[in-house]
Amino acid sequence: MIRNDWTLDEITKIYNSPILDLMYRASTVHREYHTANEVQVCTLLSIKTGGCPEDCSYCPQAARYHTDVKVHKLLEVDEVLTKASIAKQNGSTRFCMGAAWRNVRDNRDFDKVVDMVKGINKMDMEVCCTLGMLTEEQAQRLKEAGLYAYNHNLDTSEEYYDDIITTRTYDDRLNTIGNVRKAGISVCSGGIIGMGESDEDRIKMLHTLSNMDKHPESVPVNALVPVEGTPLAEQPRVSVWEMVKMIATARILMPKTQVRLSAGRLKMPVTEQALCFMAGASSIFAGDQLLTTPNPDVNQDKAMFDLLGLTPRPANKEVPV
Ligand code: SAM
Ligand code: DTB
Ligand code: SF4
Repeated sequence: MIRNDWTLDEITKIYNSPILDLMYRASTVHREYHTANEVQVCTLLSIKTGGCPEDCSYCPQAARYHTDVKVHKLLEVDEVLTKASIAKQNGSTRFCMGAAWRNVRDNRDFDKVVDMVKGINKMDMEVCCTLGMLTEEQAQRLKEAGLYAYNHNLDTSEEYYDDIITTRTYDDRLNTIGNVRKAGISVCSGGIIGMGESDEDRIKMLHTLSNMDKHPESVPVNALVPVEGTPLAEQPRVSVWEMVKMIATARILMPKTQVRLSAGRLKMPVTEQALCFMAGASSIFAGDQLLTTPNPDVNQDKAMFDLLGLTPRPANKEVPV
């Protein structure tokens, strides 16, 4: 049964249950709602890099921090379509384009993104974008172009949000997610762990996500990739048990959702990633680059799929209602 009325107390109990019980329960839910051993492979591409006016403390693309990221204007449509077709050949069934924008503006760049969406949609992949804040009309335009999903993360709890980002509010975030939902686009929204937040913050974020009228179809769980020059550069790496707890709790609360083992895989041996799949993760990002930071290369992941007996999941073109 899908529930949208989880209490903080219930979520806290699940999150704090003994890890083997938690994994067993999550695995059971996972196998009830998903095909066992199937993991979706997705590819990310940064279509506009760096120079972002926001102050997200984790982000190497914020203009105000001095990182090694090189600013790059919006890529050309052809170049993006070529990258998407390579991703498809490598087994990806979802292609996500990220832009370091605070919000979408109705200009020529947006026209180009709309053309990218149209082109990738024709390739029979799930096409996803993450472009910052969106109005209802912009969401509608993307929908008409064939956008399948939109990524807009809550990142953390409402309470901890101000410690991480000051240039926009939690309500701004929820508002964009609402606009995406209204346009009939599939919602992708999750967060980052390892930013100095407490367990309570993680639980509160899961509470917000799992109490939405409709659960996000996709919830990425990112481990912070600490980047030199950002305020969070010195944060210690999160342990695999913290990833497992987040993934398993998300899986139990939102049984149908794709829970994505997102940033942070480069530092995780296959044994650790296997624990995350056991806990209910049903997707990864493949390719040697996430948006700006490194990720395991395609061959390493192919070897992992062979070793663990995983199969890549086909694209889902079913539109949420
Ligand atoms: N600018 C848009 C926005 O913020 O929504 C889209 C791109 S932004 C880079 C997408 C997501 O990447 C962020 O919401 C954050 O969750 C994740 N992210 C960025 N930097 C990260 C890092 N160093 N480690 C882990 N996740 C990160
Ligand atoms: C998400 O939650 N994780 C992906 C995707 N959504 C866009 C991005 C991770 C970015 C990690 C830092 C970087 O490579 O710049
Ligand atoms: Fe900009 Fe997005 Fe990075 Fe924040 S996370 S600084 S909005 S690119």
